[in-house]
Amino acid sequence: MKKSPLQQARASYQPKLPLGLRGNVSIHEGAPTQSVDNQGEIKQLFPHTYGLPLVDFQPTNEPRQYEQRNVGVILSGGQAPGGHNVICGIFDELKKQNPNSRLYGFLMGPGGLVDHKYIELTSDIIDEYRNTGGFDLIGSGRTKLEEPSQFEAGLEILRQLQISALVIIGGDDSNTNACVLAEYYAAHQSGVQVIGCPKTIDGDLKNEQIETSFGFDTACKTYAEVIGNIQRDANSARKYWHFIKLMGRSASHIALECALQCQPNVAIISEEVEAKGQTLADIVEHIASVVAARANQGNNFGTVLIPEGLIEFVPAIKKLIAELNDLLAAHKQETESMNVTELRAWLTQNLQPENAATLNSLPDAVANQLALERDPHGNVQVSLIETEKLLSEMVGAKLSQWKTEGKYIGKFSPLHHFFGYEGRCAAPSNYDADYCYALGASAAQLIAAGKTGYMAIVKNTTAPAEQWVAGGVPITMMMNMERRNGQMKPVIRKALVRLDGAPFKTFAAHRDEWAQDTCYVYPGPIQYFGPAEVCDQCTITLKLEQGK
Ligand code: FBP
Repeated sequence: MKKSPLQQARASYQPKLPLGLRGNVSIHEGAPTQSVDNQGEIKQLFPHTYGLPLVDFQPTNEPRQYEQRNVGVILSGGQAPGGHNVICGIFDELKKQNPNSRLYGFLMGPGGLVDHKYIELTSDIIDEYRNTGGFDLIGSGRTKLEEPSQFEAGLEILRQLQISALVIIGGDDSNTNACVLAEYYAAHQSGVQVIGCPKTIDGDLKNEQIETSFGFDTACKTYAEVIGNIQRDANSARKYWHFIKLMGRSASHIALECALQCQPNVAIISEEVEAKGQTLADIVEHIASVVAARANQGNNFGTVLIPEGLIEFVPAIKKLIAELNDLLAAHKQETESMNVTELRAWLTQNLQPENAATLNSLPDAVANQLALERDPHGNVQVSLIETEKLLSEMVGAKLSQWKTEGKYIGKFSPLHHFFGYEGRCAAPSNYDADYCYALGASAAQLIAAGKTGYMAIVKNTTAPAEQWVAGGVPITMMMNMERRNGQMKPVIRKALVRLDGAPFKTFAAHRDEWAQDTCYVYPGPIQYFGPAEVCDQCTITLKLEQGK
């Protein structure tokens, strides 16, 4: 494989490990835990993996013998920078514990376990992927592991390969499924431990125990670089309004972090839209008034950041999606074979009149996407909805109206961008490279400690890496019951942007100034080599959340 000079130099980067994982390791166990809500139901559903203690790893002088073991690893869901380093961290730690231990990678996501598609990961293979972006080492997929038949099919290959532990690297849905699998294998005394790792560029798998999901740091820095470049172009040419949609299926963490890094003229935060009960028309009015105010100063240019998931947070559309999900789940057979025109007609008849009206008020492309197929986890595929174009068209129409009313005197030339896939496979920042490697090593330690139904965690990551603290959190601790496809299900609670949190408050305190004036910041590209204050910084979100 031909490598760029940067790739070659980056291959020899040695990720920094927390002190607690460097030499001999002892495990410290805390008090029993409880789920964040619905304790009774979650306990009943997870009798073998509920109530376990939090654990962390500390350095010790006592050496320990580790038995030989075979471990499997799966990458699940969307790509996120650093996934390869999690696998490298597991591999190195396993081999350090016992050189005869082996690591197997299941191919193309959880489906690889069910379909028995795997490779053994040897040092020759692993060394090619150190500190690289992407998930191409073993591929990823969105197959949902939820049926006992899948668990049994998995068990067959695990037994064949004598694998006694499985690491599932994924987001909230995948880790929920990891816990279901852990419970099933524990209940059936299958002799297989299951450990999760917090992955997703969306940044919404975080809570008291998980500081951030890996990949968020690199993805935001990658988008912020390009947004900064666009802003500099906008400020040079002074003739375009750039409507930039940013990935993040649900939560607006990416849009918020990019706003904090780049100081754009407008950034919409979906969670605020929902809290204020705003309509699409309200959002359009807000953007148009910023465009008009800047035009009054002769500034017919600017940037608008739009979170990918916005549409689902507009209350009327949210209500519509909730009914659509239930209705389509209840009439799966009947609706499955319909083409989109038939489906739209059927929905108009069967939705509540208010929701049917909302659906039919949307442009066809958006309405069809909402009505069509969900991903395997039941999510609307928001990355396929062109919200940036929808909003700029509506803003253009509003400005034309204001022009005829004599309220606007500018020129509005919008350009559109969608940044998502550009950042999901970027070479991990030092933060993600270190964080992921430590998560992998931590997962291997949890396995050695006999744990199952845990997620590997690393805390205190705003400090230098040697002061980070690795450990594990019982997955059930992060669960509550939520409605999914018409049924109440145990799931890990998604972390949305908190409007009372420091990142949003900091943004809200500055946004009027950023709208009016041109306060752009140009973050520039991720730096891998150089002073720590340039190369080893975490996101602004994380610093503000941790009060740093
Ligand atoms: P995960 O939650 O699986 O990490 O995926 C996140 C994400 O990148 C979202 O931001 C985006 O909406 C979605 O994946 C896109 O999905 P796909 O890769 O299937 O196009």
